[in-house]
Amino acid sequence: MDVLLANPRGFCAGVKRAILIVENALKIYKRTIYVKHELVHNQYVIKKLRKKGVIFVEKISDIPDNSIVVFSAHGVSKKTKEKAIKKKLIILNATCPLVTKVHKEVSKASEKSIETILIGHKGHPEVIGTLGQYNNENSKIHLIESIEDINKLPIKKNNTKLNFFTQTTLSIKYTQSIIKSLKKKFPYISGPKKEDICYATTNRQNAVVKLSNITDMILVIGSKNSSNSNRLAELGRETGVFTKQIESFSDIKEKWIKNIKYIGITAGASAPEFLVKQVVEYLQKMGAKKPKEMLGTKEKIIFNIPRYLTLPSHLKNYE
Ligand code: 0O3
Ligand code: SF4
Repeated sequence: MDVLLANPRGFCAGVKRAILIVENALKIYKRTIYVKHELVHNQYVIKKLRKKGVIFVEKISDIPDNSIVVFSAHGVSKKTKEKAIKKKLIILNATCPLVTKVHKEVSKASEKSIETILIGHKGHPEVIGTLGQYNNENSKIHLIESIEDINKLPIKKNNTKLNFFTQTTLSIKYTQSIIKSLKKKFPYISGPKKEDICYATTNRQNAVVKLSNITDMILVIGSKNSSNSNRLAELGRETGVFTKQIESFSDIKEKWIKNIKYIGITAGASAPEFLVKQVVEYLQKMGAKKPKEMLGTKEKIIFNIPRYLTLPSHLKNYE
């Protein structure tokens, strides 16, 4: 069996930044760090941080006053931020800068009373945070998840003050078809030049399409609540290649790989590389050849952490 590794795969710049913020905060403050929601949607990342003493909460009210809180990479609503301020929490914001960019645009639309449509998945923390940037008594933000939802929108066809935005981790193909239908129904709608789907989502989805051309099975490493990982698995299946999403190597069933000649591996933006290595080791134990890295888009983007969270030299090698 040949093993092909997708490129790019795994951690994106937003996830790396969020993890570094928490790890450095632990070293600098030497106090309990609370994180609102899972910092990123990966079981192993969360487990590791929990071991270091990080406490994950869903509600700000569960955090004692004057504590340190980190907002997860998916971002929070304005109301959540206000609650944290009221409790006199020290806020460390690990929201990905690309999510913050959407927040700012939605907030601007709200201030200008521009009716807004957000394309995204109901209940996802990023969507909750983005919807929560809009607060206007005279106009509204509406969430749509599908093309079918467009016809249910209580918006006049020739509304000229209408905007749309998207979640950052959606399926590129499906989102484009939603936007096309939106533009058909609302000819005066405006929105981002492409959509708000980020570079990392785009590159990882393109890499899966490439994998699908040369493999007869794809393994996607990523937790069940990870939207971008779910989209990779969905895309794999759409290409017609047998695709399975796994948390780690221990989910792999021998019967899946029995007659497979070319197996592709990828990982969602929140899945650490050590999980890929474990899968490769497992496959090699089952007789697979040495893995080959596929060529793909090189990602050079780095998001800096706030200056006050960079480590002083005496803490740099501290583990
Ligand atoms: O948004 P998603 O469920 O994909 O989140 P993950 O798995 O934590 O990955 C990072 C992406 C993110 C923070 C939002 O863009
Ligand atoms: Fe940021 Fe994109 Fe990563 Fe989300 S997937 S954290 S938007 S870089």
